[in-house]
Amino acid sequence: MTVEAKDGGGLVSYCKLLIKVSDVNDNAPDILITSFSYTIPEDSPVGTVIALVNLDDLDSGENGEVVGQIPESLPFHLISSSGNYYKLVTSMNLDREKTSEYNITIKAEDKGSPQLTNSKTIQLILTDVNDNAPVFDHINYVAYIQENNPSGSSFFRVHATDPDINENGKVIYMILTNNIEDIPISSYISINTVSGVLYAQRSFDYEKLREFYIQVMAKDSGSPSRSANATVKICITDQNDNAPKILYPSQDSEAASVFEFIPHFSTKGYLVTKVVAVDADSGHNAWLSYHLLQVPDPSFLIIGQNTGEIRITRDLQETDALRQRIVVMVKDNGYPMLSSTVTLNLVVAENFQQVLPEITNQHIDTESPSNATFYLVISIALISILFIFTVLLAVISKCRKQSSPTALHPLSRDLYPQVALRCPSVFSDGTLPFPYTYDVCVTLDSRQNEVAYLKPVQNVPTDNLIDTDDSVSANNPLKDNLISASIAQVSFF
Ligand SMILES: [Ca+2]
Ligand SMILES: [Ca+2]
Ligand SMILES: [Ca+2]
Ligand SMILES: [Ca+2]
Repeated sequence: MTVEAKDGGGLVSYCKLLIKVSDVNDNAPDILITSFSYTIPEDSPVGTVIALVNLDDLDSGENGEVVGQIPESLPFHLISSSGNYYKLVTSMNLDREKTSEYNITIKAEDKGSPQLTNSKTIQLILTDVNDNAPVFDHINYVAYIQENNPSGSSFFRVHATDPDINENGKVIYMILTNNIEDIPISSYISINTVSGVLYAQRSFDYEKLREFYIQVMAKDSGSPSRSANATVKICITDQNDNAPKILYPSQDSEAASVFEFIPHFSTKGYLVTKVVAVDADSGHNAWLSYHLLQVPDPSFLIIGQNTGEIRITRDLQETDALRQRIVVMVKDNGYPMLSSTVTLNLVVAENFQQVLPEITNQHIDTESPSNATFYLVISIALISILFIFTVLLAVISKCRKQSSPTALHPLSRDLYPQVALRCPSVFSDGTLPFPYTYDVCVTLDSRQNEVAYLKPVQNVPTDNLIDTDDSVSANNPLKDNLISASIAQVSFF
């Protein structure tokens, strides 16, 4: 600027005036984001540029010198590149599963006095990468299922978590084990692929299979997917589904043949026998106790509840019964309780030979009545047929001998006509010798209805018999009338 000075006389002088305006820090820095990635993958390497930042300040000098910074706690650096330009870069590995997004506040301050600052916050979101495999709650599971379970019932659940999101964190379950005892696992166990619930595919039997292991896998749906394995020990628990099985005395043999001997002069405490039983179940379900269920003289015998030993409680006396039939019950301690019984015959004797006849008789006696009846009926039927056949043969034989039926004399009640048909030789050659062959007597008197005798024939009054002999038959022409009128009853001895 030129300054003119002029006096009254008209003289003028000039000078140049230079005015210097000194800066005052009246402008805050300006933050300009020139390039910014709103999202970056969580697995971005260290040094990845997130943004380019221009820090500007209108002031000059120190008032215009700008320094940018970000909070030190963040995993980023603001690096000065050139002039007022800065790069915002990652300073360490990021993990979306820990911090999924960041609000980065960039602060710019000049060096003026008073110092002016400015700040701008940018939001950075980390995108997910499938960097986590599913993790089971336990590496080793123990699952219990009671035997006799309904097929298809659920009994356990495995669970795995995956901290990733979306498909990367979507877990499906599967069973890796192929076979159990050469049987496909699918016939034992199945798994809900979404929920991890285990289902029994069959009704288990604790007595056949008590435990088995399966490998389960949890797999996410990321690409590539990640997976983890766990072991499930499946324990079948026992149910009281087996009654005690008595091994001794054997229940296979007939009850009548189970004899236990008590020698004469046995003293108190003598071990008569020991009932032995087993139970296929386990624990309380197989905890057996022995009891005398039926015993004629309860004061005579005692059974060890745990041992099954049957002992006499006092010295054997002459008044004691020589034979006693007792029933022993073996029961388990399960719920519901199951039991078995066995019958024993106690015999006061030294050995088997002493009671052998008695036992044999008992066997005969114990044959079922129905069998005896059956044999009796068969015997009667056979003898009746034999009798009728014999009579028919006799009559036919006589018919041939007779010229005319009218030659027959009328039947006289006083005569007590009896027919003794001696069997033809073909019939006499039976199992009985001749004097004991079946002789047939026929009577018209119902009071004398014995017809057949198993007696020596020489004692039979042959006069009153119809013989097969022709001469006899000619004198006693009874023929058809006899057949129809005479057969009253057949008895045999
Ligand atoms: Ca992830
Ligand atoms: Ca994952
Ligand atoms: Ca059982
Ligand atoms: Ca049992």
